[in-house]
Amino acid sequence: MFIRFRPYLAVHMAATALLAGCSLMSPPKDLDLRTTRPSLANAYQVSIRPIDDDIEINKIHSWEIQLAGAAGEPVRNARILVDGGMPQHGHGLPTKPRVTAELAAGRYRVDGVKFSMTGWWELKLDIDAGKGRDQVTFNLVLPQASGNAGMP
Ligand SMILES: [Cu+2]
Repeated sequence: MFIRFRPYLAVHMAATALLAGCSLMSPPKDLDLRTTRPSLANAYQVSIRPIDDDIEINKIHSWEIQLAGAAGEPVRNARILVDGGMPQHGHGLPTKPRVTAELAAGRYRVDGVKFSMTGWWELKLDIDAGKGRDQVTFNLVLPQASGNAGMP
């Protein structure tokens, strides 16, 4: 008898966990939300900003990355790979954003960014340029749109 109930129980628990993960879990309180920060090994100072001010859920948009050396000098001709996801949900980005242009010295445009839900997202950059290869991770918390309580 027990064996017959187990598959149902497993499915039910998975569904409950999924719901909790996608709408109820709140981001850690001490999350570092700076949009300018040094890369992991301090090779670069990195800033990010959305090119259009509003970040709408489920809408493709673009970001600008500013890349500088320790003294603030712009870093040109970098190869930057973009990755990310939601650490609390165990999923990655819904799209594959990539750098499409160096707009000016040390300023790079990233196209194809999309966030598919509210909550805590990580945006991870893998940078390879004159000062070597280094990584940086930014935390973004996308708030629930007003008037949207989340759960139906
Ligand atoms: Cu998620």
